Amino acid sequence: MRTRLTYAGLGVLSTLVGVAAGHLVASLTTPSSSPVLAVGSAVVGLVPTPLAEWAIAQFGTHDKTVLVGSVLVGVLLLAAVAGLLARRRFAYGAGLLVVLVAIPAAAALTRRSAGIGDVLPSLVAGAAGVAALAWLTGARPAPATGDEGDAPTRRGVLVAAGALALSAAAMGGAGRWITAYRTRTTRVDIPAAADAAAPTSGSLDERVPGISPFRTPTDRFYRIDTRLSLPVVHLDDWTLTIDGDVEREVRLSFDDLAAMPLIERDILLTCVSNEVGGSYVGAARWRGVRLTDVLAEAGIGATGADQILSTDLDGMTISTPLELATDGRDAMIAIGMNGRSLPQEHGFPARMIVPGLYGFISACKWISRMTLTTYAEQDAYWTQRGWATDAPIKTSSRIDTPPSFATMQPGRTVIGGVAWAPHRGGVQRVEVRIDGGGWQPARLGPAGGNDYWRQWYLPWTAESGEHSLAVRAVDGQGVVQSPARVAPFPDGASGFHEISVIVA
Ligand SMILES: Nc1nc2c(c(=O)[nH]1)N[C@H]1C(S)=C(S)[C@@H](COP(=O)(O)O)O[C@H]1N2
Ligand SMILES: [Mo]
Repeated sequence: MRTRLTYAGLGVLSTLVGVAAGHLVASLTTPSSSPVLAVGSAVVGLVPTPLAEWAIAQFGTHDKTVLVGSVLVGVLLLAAVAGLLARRRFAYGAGLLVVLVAIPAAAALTRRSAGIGDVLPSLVAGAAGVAALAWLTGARPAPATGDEGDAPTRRGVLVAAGALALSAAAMGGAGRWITAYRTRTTRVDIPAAADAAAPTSGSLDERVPGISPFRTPTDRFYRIDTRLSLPVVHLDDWTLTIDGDVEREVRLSFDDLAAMPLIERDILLTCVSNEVGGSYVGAARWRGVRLTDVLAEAGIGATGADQILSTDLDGMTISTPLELATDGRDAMIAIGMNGRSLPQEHGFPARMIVPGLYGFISACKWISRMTLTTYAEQDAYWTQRGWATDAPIKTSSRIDTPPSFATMQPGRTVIGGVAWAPHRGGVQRVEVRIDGGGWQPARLGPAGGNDYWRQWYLPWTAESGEHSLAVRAVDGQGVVQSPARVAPFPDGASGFHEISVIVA
């Protein structure tokens, strides 16, 4: 007589076989419809804003790993229960597995762009899981009888379990590999900008060790989005539609876009979820078509719209205030980042970039549609979750070096970091306060323009003891950044970045 523990284990193994088979099928069709990812995505969409905020604060950019891990643990617990049920009666255990796969199937279907094909991975997962359970428990999964067959020998179960574990590992591994291959970054050539960015020199990258580089390397640029897997993009099929309250609906191919006059600009991008001193901020050189040129293709002369509702390849929506995006600033549909085409993580083949606005109301990645509409008529993803619709980037500054809570040697050293006041004339001045004393002017790195950040540093002779260091920035109009400590929700954090260090 086999023990409960054995049956629980058989339930878990059968479910892993199902999950792996589903993952493999999804990798060949739509990677995001893989059962665990589909449930995870549905959870992402359903969690209330405070809980999402908490998760981001706790786990940072690992929040997705934690989420997918939690879903998997939950699934495997239920799988163990299914195994226990199968010990009493095969049909009970199989029934629970079927209920389990109905969840990802339903989750995959709730996505806006979902087709019936997105359910396939869950169906395969269910079938494979039930078949594995039947084999392992020696049951015939005939619906009419549903009773246990002749109990297989111990050796037979071990062999079957070994074979299934190997095939689960192989299917899961193959699924991962195929997904990674199909969503890999492919570089395409993009024409040079007709209107290039001004050259800059004299960065503090070498002079101040530990400072954020003047230009954030693409592979170190923060990534924030609601996706658990990257989209599979076929460049030849990709189009950008402009519709809604326009004179004529238009559809542009990638080649259409790339053939328009391109501009290249240095623009800072940051996330509204960024805490004071946080790392969700980057500065890159973007190349693309002026947003107003793209909109002009559709004609928006007498539009009654007040928002551009951007939709990505999966139906995720981002709203952008029309007036701000078209007020003369260098807003663009970007197809290039730091001299190359966009990487998959940052929105290949095209995304919106609007200087001075937080990413969640401006920077739609994997953009496929821009609809001219009103806030009264249509809500975007974050708006539905209570975030602001109008959210200019707040003037901020950060101490990069020394790191918070550093223990350092007494003597001459340098305090350094970055500050930004995008579309507020850039950073005019940065000031540092040591141990609550007066604000001392820091030395500035090169001016990167109105929409970029600025490196700064202050030489410091550190004496033994514990010290507190604070920084504040002054924008191009002479306005000092707000000292008020405000949390990111709903329109961005404020307050001075202040750290403690120990000199010993
Ligand atoms: N399609 C899509 N675009 C998106 C998002 C998203 O979840 N989906 N997140 C936005 C948010 S909140 C930010 S801060 C920026 C981040 O861009 P990055 O990942 O390239 O740094 O992308 C924006 N564009
Ligand atoms: Mo964001």
